Amino acid sequence: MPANRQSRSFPEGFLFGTKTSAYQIEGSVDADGRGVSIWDTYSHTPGATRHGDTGDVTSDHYRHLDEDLDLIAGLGAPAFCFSVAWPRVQPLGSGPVNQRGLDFYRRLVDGLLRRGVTPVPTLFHWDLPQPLQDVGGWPARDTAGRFADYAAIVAGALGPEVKMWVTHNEPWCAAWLGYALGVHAPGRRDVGLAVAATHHLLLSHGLAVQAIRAAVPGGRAGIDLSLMPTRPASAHEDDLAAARRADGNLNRLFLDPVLRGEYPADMLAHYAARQPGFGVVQDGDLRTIAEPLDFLGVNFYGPRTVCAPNRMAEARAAGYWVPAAPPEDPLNADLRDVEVHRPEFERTPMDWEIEPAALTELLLRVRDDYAPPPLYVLENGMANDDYVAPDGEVRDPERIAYLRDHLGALLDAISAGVDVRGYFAWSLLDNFEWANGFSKRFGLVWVDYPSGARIPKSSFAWYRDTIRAHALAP
Ligand code: GCO
Repeated sequence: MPANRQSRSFPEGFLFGTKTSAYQIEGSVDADGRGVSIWDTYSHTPGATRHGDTGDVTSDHYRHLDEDLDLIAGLGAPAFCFSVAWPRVQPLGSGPVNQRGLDFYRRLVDGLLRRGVTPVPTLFHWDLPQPLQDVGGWPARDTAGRFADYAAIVAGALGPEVKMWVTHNEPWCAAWLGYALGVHAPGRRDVGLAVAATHHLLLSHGLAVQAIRAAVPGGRAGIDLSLMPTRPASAHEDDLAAARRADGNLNRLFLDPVLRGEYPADMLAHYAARQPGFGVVQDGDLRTIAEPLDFLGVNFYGPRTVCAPNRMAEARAAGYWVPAAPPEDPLNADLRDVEVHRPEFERTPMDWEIEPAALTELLLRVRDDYAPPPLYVLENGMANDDYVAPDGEVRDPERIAYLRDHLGALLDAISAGVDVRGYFAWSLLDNFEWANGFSKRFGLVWVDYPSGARIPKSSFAWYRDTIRAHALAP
């Protein structure tokens, strides 16, 4: 990182925010006619989540709405990204609309607007209505059509005041953690299903973009992708090939169709024998998927370094942390990549390497390879071993350093000419971290789960001051 002794300003209009997701914070899963989602089913499956944690109550945001709106106002970030729970709006995933579910988001949007905060709804953050999973879920084409209907309902109800819309959050996770690795809902372990889910998630994205534009005059639509630079552990051709396959699965499988209207040739070949796999692609789908976007959301946490399974001994000898055996999960066993860790980089409690410069590299690569629409970093942040000190304060200097260094890396990308328009910290509140349950805290605000009490951490004050200064302090 270049040493910066002077404060560095963000461009005029640069949009700061925080981001959350419905199942992770809302709780009140039975309230006001909400239906069941695949995450209710999955989190209640014995052994699926750490300590058997579920989102039944979690941060209890549904019942702390006004308090949380005041926290958002107190932070002073001009935008807030949240997700809409499909099963609140359409309890069965299709058919009747549950007005009381929509009313919650109406109250949220109105509360934000009254406080001068721009609402940025995400239509899907993984909580698929269970009845749609029961008839096939994302590997089934019909789910894309149902999502388009749902998108039109939400856009019609929350527009015209809401202008910036995210269709999907991290479709890689929904497809590959959910249908190939089986560590997220619905817990399937089948690569062919994950490929088909990928396609229908992307198809539904394109259809939702059309629905948003039809319903919201002046609406801006984008998708939010989890992206990570992938590095080979060495210059050996087998490691290079492993890194290229990982990059294909994690990054290009989503960037290429959305921004170029085609799937990467190497991934088409790699998954050619999988059923139903890419066999679900129909004429015209890729045109829909590549519907021009108003922005691209990039979620960044860290890079990924891999070696080939036959190169583990060499990687170990080179000083990397290498697992004892090649992964046996369906995703990585099939990709033939082994995740390794570079000893010189610190890791968060998620075991994710901290390398802020990788964000600069990623933003430059997306710009150079894809000529994308304006970019927003829609998620960035870290889990930390936070605790309430005896004086009642939660001090998280590690998180402050992480946010500061990544904002610096983002400014480096802007200096290099990349059009980055905003940054959203993940997350406003401590919350249900999916299969990790409540064991990982990502919030700028501590949540005491038994009582629902909120304590802004020191990172909250730091972020507030940074937003106010519109500059990174030296
Ligand atoms: C994500 C997720 C969040 C996670 C966060 C930390 O989109 O991956 O949006 O739900 O909590 O990324 O793992």
